[in-house]
Amino acid sequence: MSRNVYLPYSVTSEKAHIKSMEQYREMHKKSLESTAQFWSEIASQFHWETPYDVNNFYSYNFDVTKGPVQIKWMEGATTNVCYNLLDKNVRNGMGDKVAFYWEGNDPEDYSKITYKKLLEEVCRFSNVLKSKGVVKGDRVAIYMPMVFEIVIAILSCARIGAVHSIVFAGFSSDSLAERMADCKCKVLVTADSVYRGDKLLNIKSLCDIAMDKAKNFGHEVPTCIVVRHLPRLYRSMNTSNGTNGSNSDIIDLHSDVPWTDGRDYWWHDEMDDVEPSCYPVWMSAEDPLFMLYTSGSTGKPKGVLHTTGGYLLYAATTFKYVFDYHPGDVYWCTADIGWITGHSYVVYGPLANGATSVIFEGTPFYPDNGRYWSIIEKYKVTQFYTAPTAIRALMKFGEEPVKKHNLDSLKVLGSVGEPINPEAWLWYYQNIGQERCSIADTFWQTETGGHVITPLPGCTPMKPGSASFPFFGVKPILLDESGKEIEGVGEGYLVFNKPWPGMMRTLFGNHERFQSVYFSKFPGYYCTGDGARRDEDGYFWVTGRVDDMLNVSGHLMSTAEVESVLTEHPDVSEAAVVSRPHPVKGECLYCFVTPNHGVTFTPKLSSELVKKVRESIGPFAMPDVIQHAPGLPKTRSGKIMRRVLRKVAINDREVGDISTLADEHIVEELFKNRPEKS
Ligand code: 6R9
Repeated sequence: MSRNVYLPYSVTSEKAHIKSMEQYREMHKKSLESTAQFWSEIASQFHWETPYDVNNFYSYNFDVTKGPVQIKWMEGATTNVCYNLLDKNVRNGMGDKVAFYWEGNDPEDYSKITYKKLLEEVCRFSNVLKSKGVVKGDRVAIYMPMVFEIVIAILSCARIGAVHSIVFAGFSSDSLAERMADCKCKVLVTADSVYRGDKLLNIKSLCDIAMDKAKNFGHEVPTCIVVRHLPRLYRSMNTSNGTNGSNSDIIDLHSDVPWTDGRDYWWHDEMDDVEPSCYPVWMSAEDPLFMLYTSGSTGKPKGVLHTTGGYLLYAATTFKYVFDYHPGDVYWCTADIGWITGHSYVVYGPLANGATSVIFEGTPFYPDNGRYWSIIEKYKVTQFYTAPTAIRALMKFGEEPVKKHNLDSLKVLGSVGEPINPEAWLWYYQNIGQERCSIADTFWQTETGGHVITPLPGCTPMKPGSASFPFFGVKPILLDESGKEIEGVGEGYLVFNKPWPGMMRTLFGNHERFQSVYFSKFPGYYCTGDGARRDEDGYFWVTGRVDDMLNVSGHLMSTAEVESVLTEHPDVSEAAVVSRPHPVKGECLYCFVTPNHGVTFTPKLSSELVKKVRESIGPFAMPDVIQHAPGLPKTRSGKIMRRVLRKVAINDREVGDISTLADEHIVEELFKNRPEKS
């Protein structure tokens, strides 16, 4: 792995919020030693209808042996998150500021919405929800493309105290049905259809199937509100007041949407009949704000629950410091709002800071492979936040598509979702960041609510592939197999023994499971399920899920480590490594390798790769198998489904549920491509 250290963009700039490692260390120390004071100073920037008590700011128990696990921040105080994101900014004179630019799948479809207009639309939709009987504490399921209405729906829930439960609009009808039945949603908000690239997806038809299936799980969804998205011609709607058009601009090209009278309602019809103002419901700081399902290693998805006060503080603070946000910046996070990254860093964090962001509906490859770079140029994006899987996919096309665009506006580049291999990091740094931007490799989880380990631009010297140091209020701990804390240099389970404000509070309707999944392995500690290494400079290197760890001849190593060596080869685009049982070594390495565009997989390439791993990590790490993979089995959020690869490695066709894969056919291809017959 590269040991080079790169200096951040604004080492010489006076503007960065955190200007030096000394300042970072001082603030980090304060956040751990005077936790209540640290966060209450931040809380004072928000509106509290009932004030918080600095002397009773937070409490927690992480030790299952001492009673139920509980985490509370500012209990008793009341506020409203939507009020803090919209009303407060409008009152502070930012009403005419653009909250979001919207860039459609088709480059000719674009629009924008101001803070004032967003507030008005949110008030209207809050009234719509109320008219459907939604009250504080009710769940509202959202299954929508990346359009303004998804933000409006989210914030309307927050305004009236309803708990939103977003299901990424790439999940199957089965997954949607299961999640709607689990949270017993009172309303489902969706859209008719959406284009992704040149593919038309009929979302509403899929919702109908899901609502039918939910009945089998014992839940009937009473109301479904549908945005008529497809027929809108946004081009003609770029009105100067920053809206995405009035209903008269909607041309009905799509009259065949499946419909159930009495249950289904058009968004625009409902919005016509309601008042543009709605008083917010004051919520206790520990009242639920939203839930979001994340996959469990076994059984049903887990409904991670986040609450009001702490999440607001944490999303706002991480956004400000990790992206070094300043007024006037234009920020773009490519994540779908259906994932936690979209919740915290498309919606809540940016709006809490009064930021202007881009929302992009399409894909990086449509109409061509330079789409991301053209959007950065078009909106003069200053902070760009994406995933390593996207970076690696775009690297395949080389520098030509990048060079066609002016990326001079960029200051900070973010990465999230998986460990970023140094090869991709360097490409991102050199070609997108032009060696002057900071890279924030942000480690966090649905459960953590916001970034927990990350470099800070203008402050942290960067090591490619390392998420570096903890954010304020966070103290990472490494444990060995016996639960003993590892001091100094070492590798182990990544855990935490105290909460930060944005941490999840429970799993919806299942506190037992919450305790057993996260707090039972090592009593007293929250277990991330990831492994990490601390190097001699104190940098953290997240090595991947603990179940991705391998033990070859007694040597502990992570799949990510081997993968990054493989992807350093100039002919390799992507690699995934799994362990396979081995009679002598215990486990051995089985590597799946996707060559670059136009490169043929040959025995020569295979032996070069074996040699490279052997040389980079050590003879014990020598792969037993290098298999050509035309593609990797990835979930729609871009995560490699390693359990499928483990099955391919042992030629076991019982692969289990692969419905969340972006492309299920790849699995058959991989079995066909096995280099061995057994
Ligand atoms: C935000 C998000 C969480 C898991 C997490 C870890 C992996 C995310 C990472 C990273 C290394 C990073 N992960 N960011 N690993 N470096 N910068 O992705 O949430 O979907 O819940 O996934 O993703 O394994 O435990 P979520």
